[in-house]
Formats: sequence, structure tokens, C-alpha cells
Amino acid sequence: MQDLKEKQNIKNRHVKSSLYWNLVILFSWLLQAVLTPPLFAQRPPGPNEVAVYEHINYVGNQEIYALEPGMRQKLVPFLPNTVDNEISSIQVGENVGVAFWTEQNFFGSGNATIQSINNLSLAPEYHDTISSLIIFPKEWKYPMGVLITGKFWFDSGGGTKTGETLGKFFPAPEKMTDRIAYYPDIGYELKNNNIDAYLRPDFMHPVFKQVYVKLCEQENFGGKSITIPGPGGSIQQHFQLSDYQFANQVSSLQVIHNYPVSVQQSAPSTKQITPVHKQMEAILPADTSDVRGQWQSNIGLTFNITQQGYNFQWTVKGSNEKGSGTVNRWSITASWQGGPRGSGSAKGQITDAYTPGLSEGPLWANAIEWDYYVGSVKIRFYRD
Ligand SMILES: [Ca+2]
Ligand SMILES: [Ca+2]
Repeated sequence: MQDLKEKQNIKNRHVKSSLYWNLVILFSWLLQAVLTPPLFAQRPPGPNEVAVYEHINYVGNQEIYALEPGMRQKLVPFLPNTVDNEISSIQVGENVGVAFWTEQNFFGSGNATIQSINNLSLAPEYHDTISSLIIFPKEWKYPMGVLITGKFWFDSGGGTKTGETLGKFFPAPEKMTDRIAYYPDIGYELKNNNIDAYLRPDFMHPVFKQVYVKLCEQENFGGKSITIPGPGGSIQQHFQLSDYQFANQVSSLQVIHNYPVSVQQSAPSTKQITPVHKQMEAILPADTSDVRGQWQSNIGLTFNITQQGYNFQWTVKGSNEKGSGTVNRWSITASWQGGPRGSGSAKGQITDAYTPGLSEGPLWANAIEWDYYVGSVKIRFYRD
């Protein structure tokens, strides 16, 4: 009995003492809450926004990024110190998703989500490691661009090298009025070191059919190049570069979003001429020039040119001559036969072009110069 009472006393003392400490803790917490204003005014993201947070459950330092009108996607190639390598939760607005990478400039490990994540520590690879982001329209499921992977060799100590497969994402431009993203140097990690190309966004979305990637052998888009998917498009997303004899070849690339002209009409108009025939025919790849229509020349002939993609054909007014050739952005080749001047071929370049926007769409060619008859005579084509 005595024992029991003693135990009860001890228990009571324990309860009292624990109550005391709880009160002390509560009081000091209240004091702190009164004295310390919140460091950052938090707000949830709007429908077109993504918020990232320092801590789990959407607290701590916060940064908000918006997919604004006129943007294809919002590019965040590096993060401020407040959240760089600190992100522990992500809140996405109802219209957007977010892709994230562990290194700046969309490099390293990457992933995408169209849902909020309240605790990134459940995905340890991305917890407190994220250093770049892209906010994209939710229905795309991924941002627009191309992921290039390659085996990157690094020194793992003791003179041994370890290979790790790394990826870098090359996004389409942020602004909708820019159709081409130019990457004249893809970076030392992946230059001449590439295995696969993955086209994004999701191939189930119609916009996927408007995305092309031009891969070039040398920096600044020099040397041989391939375009994926080729003319005609494809629903394929994954391209093994060895299938194109292009593994470990890529040094520069372009991501092209060749969207229909009607989308472009919302862009600010320019004071320059608007080629009327443009609206009549099929859309051309944005990395070519538009040579369609009637041309005059300094040899007195009038040419009519039709074009599909990179290929064109011409007829000559009052003559049976037929010509055909290929045109890239600034370079053009042709051969012809059947007319009074016989057959021949020439290489030329576009010397004057109407540029619809800074880097947008096919160039509307106004003048072409050819080296004719093995480079001895310059022929000039020009518009009326
Ligand atoms: Ca954190
Ligand atoms: Ca990082």
C-alpha cells in the first residue's frame, strides 16, 4: 500500500513537472511567434504558376514562377540562393506542370510532375538538389525540347575513370514568337558524346508533331546534320543516334517549333511586307528559306518556284526548262535541263531575306546569288 502511494506521488510529480515544461515551451513559442514576423509572405501559386519551397509541406523560403501570356514555356536555368539546392516541396497551379533538374541549365538528373509534391524527401535524388526548372502547359506532360544523353567520364580518384550516363535538356524558346532555339555549342559534357535523343513533349499531344530537332556535327551548326523526325514527322520520341550514323557526333543543335501560321497572328505585326502566297501553301520548316513564287533574274528569265519542305522546283516562263533543288536557311543548290540554255547546276546563297521575327519561321527570300557555269558567272534572282 505504502509502495503504491509512493508510486502515485512520483507519478503526480511527473505529471506536474511535464505540465510545467509544456507551459514553458508553449509560452516561449507564443513569445517567438509574436516577436518574429514571418520571414516571407507566402501565397499559393495561381493557375499558371508553380511555387517551390525550402521545406516540406510548402513552408520556408518560397519562389513563384509563372507561365506568362506569350510564353511557350517558362525557363528557369538557375535558381536564386533562397531555394537552390533547398527545394523540399513543389506546388503546381491547375494549368501547368514543372520539370526539374539537379544541375543548372537543365542538366543532371531530371524529372517532371503535373501534380504538387508535398515531400520531396520521398524522392531523395531530388531532395535539396534541384537547380533548374521549366514550367510548361499541363497538357503537354513535359516541356518542349530535346533530351540528349551521353556517357560522361569523370575522374573517380586514383587515376581511374568512371562513366556515368548523363542527360541535358535543350528547350524550345521561351517566347512563342521565337520558333528556333539555337545551341551553337552543346557543352563539354555532351559534345561528341551522345547516344540518344528524346523528343518532347508527350507524343500524344498534337503539338508534338510540330517539333523538329536539327543535330549538327560541328559547333555553330557546321558539318553534316540530321533532322529528327525527318520530313513527314513521326510519332517516335526516342531516337538512337547510332541508327543515323550520328552517335557521338553532335556538337551543336537547334530545336524548332514549326507551329501553324494562325498561331502566329497573335504576335505583334511588323511593318515589313507580308508575302500573300504564304497563306496558300503548306507550312515550311522554320530552319529553311521560303523561295516560293515568281522571280526575276539578271539573265532576263522569269522563274516560277514551288517548294515543299527543303525541296523546290522551278519552271521558266516561255521555255521548257525545268529545275529542282534544295534550300536550307541560307544555302541553296539547283540543277536544270530541257530549255534553250541546256542543263547545268549551281550552288548559291540567299543574300537578302525578309525575317518575320528575330529567329522565327522560314526566311522569305528576296534575292539569291548563284555561281553559274562553275563559278564564272554570277546570276542574281530577285523579286519584282
Ligand atoms: Ca529543403
Ligand atoms: Ca543542384
